[in-house]
Amino acid sequence: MGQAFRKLFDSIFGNKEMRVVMLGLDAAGKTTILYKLHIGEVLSTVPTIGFNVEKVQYKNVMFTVWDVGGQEKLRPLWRHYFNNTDGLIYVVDSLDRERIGKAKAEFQAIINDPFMLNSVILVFANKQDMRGAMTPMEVCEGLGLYDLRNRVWHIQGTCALRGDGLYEGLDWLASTLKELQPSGRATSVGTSSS
Ligand SMILES: Nc1nc2c(ncn2[C@@H]2O[C@H](COP(=O)(O)OP(=O)(O)OP(=O)(O)O)[C@@H](O)[C@H]2O)c(=O)[nH]1
Ligand SMILES: [Mg+2]
Repeated sequence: MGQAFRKLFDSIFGNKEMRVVMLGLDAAGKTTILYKLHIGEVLSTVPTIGFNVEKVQYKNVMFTVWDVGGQEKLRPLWRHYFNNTDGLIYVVDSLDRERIGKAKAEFQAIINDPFMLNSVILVFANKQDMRGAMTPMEVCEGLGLYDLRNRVWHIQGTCALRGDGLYEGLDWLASTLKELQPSGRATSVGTSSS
């Protein structure tokens, strides 16, 4: 576990296990993010069949990231992972303007699932290193984040290959979930950073 990841856990919570599910269309960069966070170097990735799960324990806290394959035929399986989820990380390929509509449709279906109504939402506008990539603001508009009511969300520009923005996003997630415990959920507005 990387030093920065350790520090992040230091900054977290009570003694509740925190469950985070990471989703996004295929090739958005989810597995790359997972590996980058865990071991600090990018391994070559192949399209995920089923899912990877990373569980990291720090003191009495378990931070669980589910990386569910994003291919079309696997998408109906996503909702099996929603139960008891505290946070959603939704990863978008910012270069993929053609499929932003598709990314939006999947995103809206996920966040409106009854199991997900209480989850806080972190969006990674990934592949910011690529020329022509949508800005986090454009991704925000593309997903319809501004129209959300009574949801806690944050968008973060990232480059998973270099690791840029990943810890900033997770810091937001950690501090937001900490703030929401134990009194339940806030009805807050969204924020963005790149
Ligand atoms: N340029 C660039 N490429 C990236 C970035 N993040 C991921 N990639 C590349 O995008 C491709 C897909 O990445 P994956 O991490 O396998 O995507 P995934 O979301 O796990 O895809 P599925 O498992 O099919 O759902 C790989 O070739 C990665 O190297 C990034 O920030 N910038
Ligand atoms: Mg994958």
